[in-house]
Formats: sequence, C-alpha cells, structure tokens
Amino acid sequence: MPNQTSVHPPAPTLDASVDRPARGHRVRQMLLAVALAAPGAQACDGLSVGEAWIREPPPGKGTIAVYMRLHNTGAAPLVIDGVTSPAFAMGMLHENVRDGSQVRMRHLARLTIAAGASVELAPGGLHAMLMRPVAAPPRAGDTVTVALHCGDSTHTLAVPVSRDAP
Ligand SMILES: [Cu+2]
Repeated sequence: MPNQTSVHPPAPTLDASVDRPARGHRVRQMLLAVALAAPGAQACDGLSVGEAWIREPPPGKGTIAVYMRLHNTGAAPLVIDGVTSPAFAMGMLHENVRDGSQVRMRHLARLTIAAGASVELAPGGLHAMLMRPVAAPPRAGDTVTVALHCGDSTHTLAVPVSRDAP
C-alpha cells in the first residue's frame, strides 16, 4: 500500500481519504491471521501493552486515534505490521511528520520494537488510526476491541474510550 499523507488537524479527527484497496488488504490480513493461527505461530509473543486509550471523536466523526505503550519483553525484535478492529473497516499505523508549519500523518507499514524496548503511541506522535466504523462511532465510556498484528499472529485488547488522556 502506498504511503498515505494527510493534513493532521488540531485534534485527530481526520477523515482520511484512503482508497478502496486498503479494505482488501485488511481482509487479506485477517484471512492470513485465521489461516496461520496455528500453535507455534506466536510472533506477538513478548508484546506487552499498557495505558491504552482512544480519544472520543467529535460528533459526526468516525475516525479515531488509538494510543498505548508497547513493550517488547522478548529477546528478539518484534514487528507490528498492522492494526485492525472488528468495529472499523480500516486501521493503520500512523506517524506524525512535521512539514514546515503543518503536521502531517504518514502511514507506517511496520513498527519494529527492539528487544527490551518500549514505544509510545501518543498524541502528537506515533498512533494507530481506525477509520470507517461499521456502526455508530464509539463514545466516551465505550471500549473498542483492537488487534495488533505481528506477521501471522495478533495481540487483541479492549481499549477504553475517553475524552482526554486517562
Ligand atoms: Cu493518524
């Protein structure tokens, strides 16, 4: 999938205009995850996730940003190569890139966490973005199921939605 670059608004309320093929990409990822979820295929082993939260989107907006702290407790680098949610048709990793006076979001195909290292997904920096909710967008107090993909395995967590950082 080509890099997606979009203007980042003051709050992460972007309605990303992303092409159709991304949906097929996600479906393929999910099928792969199902097909290869055999015992022994545990690329997410060692991944520890904390402090996960989702900022409540403004009324009428369906794109949400997901923040969390990722820690690789394993002895080998860990690669996260996708983010999905059953509540959204599309998800991706984004990084914020400063471009003059503007901050743009760029699609990140994979995120590598060194052995023993931590990576923060936080406002203003790296984040996961979920787009095209399949039902009404989540509100504060809801939880959203989010799956982090590590090759052919996934790490799934329930992420609370709140108006501000918890
Ligand atoms: Cu984003």
